[in-house]
Amino acid sequence: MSLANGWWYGLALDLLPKATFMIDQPRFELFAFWRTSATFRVRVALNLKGLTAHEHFVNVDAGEQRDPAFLKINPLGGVPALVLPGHPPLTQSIAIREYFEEIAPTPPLLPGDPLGRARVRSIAAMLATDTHPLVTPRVKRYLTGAGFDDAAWRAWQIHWFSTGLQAVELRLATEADTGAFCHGDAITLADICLVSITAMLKVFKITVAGIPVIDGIVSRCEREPAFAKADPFKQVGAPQT
Ligand SMILES: N[C@@H](CCC(=O)N[C@@H](CS)C(=O)NCC(=O)O)C(=O)O
Repeated sequence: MSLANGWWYGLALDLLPKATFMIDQPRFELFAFWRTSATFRVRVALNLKGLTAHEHFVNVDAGEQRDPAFLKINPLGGVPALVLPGHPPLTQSIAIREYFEEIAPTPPLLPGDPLGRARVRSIAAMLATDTHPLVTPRVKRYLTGAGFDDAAWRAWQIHWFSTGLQAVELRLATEADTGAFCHGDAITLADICLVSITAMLKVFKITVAGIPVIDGIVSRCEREPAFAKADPFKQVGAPQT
């Protein structure tokens, strides 16, 4: 869709809330799976920015991420991957979100000041790069091969989810910049990464106790349409419970 389509189109844009602006975006092909934390981060960012993607289902439970055809898209064998016409695939949810930020700056998902941006990136990294990788299917596969049974894997998941979330809780509960959301009263990358982890707790039916600040922020995020629409259980391929 081109912005040169006519004055009435510009008028219609003016009448829309900013976050639902349709920018003149390339066609995005998103390789995704219903329940994954990293795909959730991309879905929320798309929704917040008013962008759209055509999803291709990669059945991670069936190991499709290790198919030679998919390894050509992401040699590390993980979703999400975003394909734009004429370009090599973009992998890594955080890099994909940054790309969205640059093509669709409104609403901003990072604060305006350097220290604020560093704090948001730091909280996001505690979740997306220090917590999430420990509980991925490839880690489960390796540990199962090394002798882990279902109970040992569940104990592992609970341990690492709890370790990450309790550390974030300590920061959120003690740092003055925490507001209705992780940083002040606007949604940022930190909130996206936080809910990308707590959404997995629901998928795996795990409870982490003693995180009241996180619980409050998560329930506020979940009331936002961009998060609600990205709920793993609402995605194609999710179990009908
Ligand atoms: N750091 C990557 C993580 C990608 C990733 O590990 N995705 C998981 C799902 S959340 C996956 O596809 N794992 C496949 C596997 O572990 O075999 C990102 O944020 O995009």
